Amino acid sequence: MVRNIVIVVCLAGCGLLPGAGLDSSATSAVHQGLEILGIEEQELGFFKQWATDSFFRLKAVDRMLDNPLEVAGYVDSSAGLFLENEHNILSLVWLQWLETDVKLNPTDSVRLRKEVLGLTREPVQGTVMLPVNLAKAINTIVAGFEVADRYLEKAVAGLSKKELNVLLGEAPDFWADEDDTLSPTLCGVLHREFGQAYDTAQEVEAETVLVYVRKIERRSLALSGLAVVYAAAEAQRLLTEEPLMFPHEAGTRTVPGIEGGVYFELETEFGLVVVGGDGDNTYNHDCCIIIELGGHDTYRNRAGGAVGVLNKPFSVVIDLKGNDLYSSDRLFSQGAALFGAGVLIDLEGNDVYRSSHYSQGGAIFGTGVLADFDGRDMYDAGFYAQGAGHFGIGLLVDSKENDSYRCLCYGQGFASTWGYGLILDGEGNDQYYAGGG
Ligand SMILES: [Ca+2]
Ligand SMILES: [Ca+2]
Ligand SMILES: [Ca+2]
Ligand SMILES: [Ca+2]
Repeated sequence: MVRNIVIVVCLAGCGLLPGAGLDSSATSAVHQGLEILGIEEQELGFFKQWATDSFFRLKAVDRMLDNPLEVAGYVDSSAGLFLENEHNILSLVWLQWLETDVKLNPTDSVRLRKEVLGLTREPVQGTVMLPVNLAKAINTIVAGFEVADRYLEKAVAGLSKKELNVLLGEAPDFWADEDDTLSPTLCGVLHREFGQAYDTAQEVEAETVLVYVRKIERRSLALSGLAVVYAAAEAQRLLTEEPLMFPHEAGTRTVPGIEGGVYFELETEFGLVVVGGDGDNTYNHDCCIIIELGGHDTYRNRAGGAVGVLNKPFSVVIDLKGNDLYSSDRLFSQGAALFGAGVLIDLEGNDVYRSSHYSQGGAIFGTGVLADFDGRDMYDAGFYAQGAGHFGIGLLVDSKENDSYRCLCYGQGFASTWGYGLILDGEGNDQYYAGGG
């Protein structure tokens, strides 16, 4: 098999040092070109930082503007580091947040772990009847949500209710095509979905949005997302550590909004927790946690997509087996979030992912992760998807086989202000297409 490593890194920040970069013949060609033009290498870093307000400009951008020949080395070292951590979504997301100049240190990692594990000592009601590791997995994710909720509250504490509401109302329209006069505005679309009022007649200038955004405490926003990603990764480890044994008759419960037998369901403050049975299930309603033990399942809900404040801020799906179909027309689905964190982990099977905008590892003011660890998969999404970050982190990681990726635009490794979008595919002959309808 031809090994074809594709990594697309699009960023607005870094702390990585340049790696190998240009080889000797490329470097010599650049120097010959510079000689013909009569300029020195140092002159490439001529003063380009004309914008007087540098509040949002990240260190990496400053460095690359000063030393443009370091760009290739930066991309090489980023690619190497991400590929080394391909199976560790916590490390990947950690690195992404670091690159956006959020101050995180190793003690944060230890503390976050302690905070989540400390809360798991109090098992979530009803989980004591479950196989030990499954109960632990659920308790860990719920504890992760509790920790994440505290940080999320801190992150937005500086915003008034009105300001937060404006950001929630305007965010769905951030990446809509403003030249497309036929498409209705996406402003306030999530308010409508969740039955809340939003004044779409008000004119909100980009400058106003940026004034509000400055009030978000980004370190807390990052820790909120990291708590959820840590809990999801830990749950994945627990669920795959040993086979989960159930009494044969257990998977026969029925739950409204879910087709097929279910092993366990529980309503919590964060939403519905469900453990899907071995058979084929169809999920029509959003859940905060779905652990899917088997079967070729169909997800018509957000599947690890979260919309905070207006609805539930956190969502995790872990699907252990089967060839699954993820199909949603809702914004922020399949490992995506707005003011929160959404994680979708699929461990086996040839899966199909179809989604609308802001999806498949995409986030605004939050953390969105889609991780598929096996199989020939097909990804199809609207705009702003497949590793897209804006005021947040988007990650799509797929580690095996030949896959195909298709999205409208602003995707497949895309970022804007204070964001980091990463698509990481370490194996196979893959197809990428972005653009058009
Ligand atoms: Ca199932
Ligand atoms: Ca499945
Ligand atoms: Ca798969
Ligand atoms: Ca794959």
